[in-house]
Amino acid sequence: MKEEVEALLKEAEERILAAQTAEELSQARIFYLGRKEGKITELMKRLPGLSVDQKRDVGPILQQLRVTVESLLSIQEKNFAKDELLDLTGRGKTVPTGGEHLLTTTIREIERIFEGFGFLSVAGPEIETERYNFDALNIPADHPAREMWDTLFVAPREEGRLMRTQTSAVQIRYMEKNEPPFQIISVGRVFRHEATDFSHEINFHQAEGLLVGEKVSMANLLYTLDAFFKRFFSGQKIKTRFRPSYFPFVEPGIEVDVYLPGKGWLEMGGAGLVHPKVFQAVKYPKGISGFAFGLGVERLAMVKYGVPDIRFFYQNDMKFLQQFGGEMRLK
Ligand code: FA5
Repeated sequence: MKEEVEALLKEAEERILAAQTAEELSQARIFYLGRKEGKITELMKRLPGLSVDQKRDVGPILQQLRVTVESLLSIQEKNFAKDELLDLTGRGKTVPTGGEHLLTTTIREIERIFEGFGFLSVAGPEIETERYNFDALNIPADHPAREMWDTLFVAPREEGRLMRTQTSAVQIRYMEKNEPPFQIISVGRVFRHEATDFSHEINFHQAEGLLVGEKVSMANLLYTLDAFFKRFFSGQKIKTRFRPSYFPFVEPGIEVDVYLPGKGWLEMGGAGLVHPKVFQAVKYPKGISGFAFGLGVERLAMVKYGVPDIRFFYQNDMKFLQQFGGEMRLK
């Protein structure tokens, strides 16, 4: 029986050390130590039937065998458990990291391009007074052009505070505090009380440009807008068109459209040469000239990134956001 025990020990050692998976180890455990038919268990069961001498002889080595096999198994089982935690070849965990919103990306692109042209990026408040949003822009209280902007007022109405309807308000704020020549760009949020559709939101962004100096002409304005579109839509085949239009704070005034495939011409913005009344409102001397423009930021992004509906920007739909930087990344 002694030989039997020694042979079993050798065999068990080999089998346990050669095991490749946790499953093989657990089979080995059952094979040797299983309560019913385990090889070592069976030998132990034979002990009571032996003589006292035999018991003294075999008892300790059988016990030794059991302890050795038991500890070998548990060491290997622990090793396998560790391997499961530290599988260096496993795939990394995918975690959502969030990303820049497409509008933020677009705003940065617009600012970077104009800063490249030497424009200074400035900001203005979203809650405005009638003076900055309308009066100083040559739109007095009784002017029918106020109807062009469906205004949201902040209560109480008598205080004349409103959600700005256009970034043109920043023109006045900047000119009041600064002398020409200068060129500024101001990208920000504006608000209008109007019905929404694929190209209209009640809350959207505009990029306002203002350049003031000497002998500023329509040619300067058209060149600047054209150069901007070339850079912003670089690599894309886009069509633009300029047409005459009316805004009380410019003369002459124009509008610029960009072709949106599948939808047709989409109005991108208004522009023109700054009206003399605007310069008067900020007490600039005669002879000063300038151009101004206001572009719709969401609409620029729609054409550049193929977004068919402006409302996607504000719905926080993960499927939309993840296409533009809010993707899942490996940690
Ligand atoms: C203006 O707001 C003028 N302040 C633009 C301007 C600036 C003219 C400087 C001359 C000199 P308008 O209301 O057309 O103009 O708006 C300008 C652009 O904002 C539009 O061409 C369009 O691209 C975008 N826009 C206007 N309304 C909405 C809206 N509801 N939703 C999304 N974009 C809009």
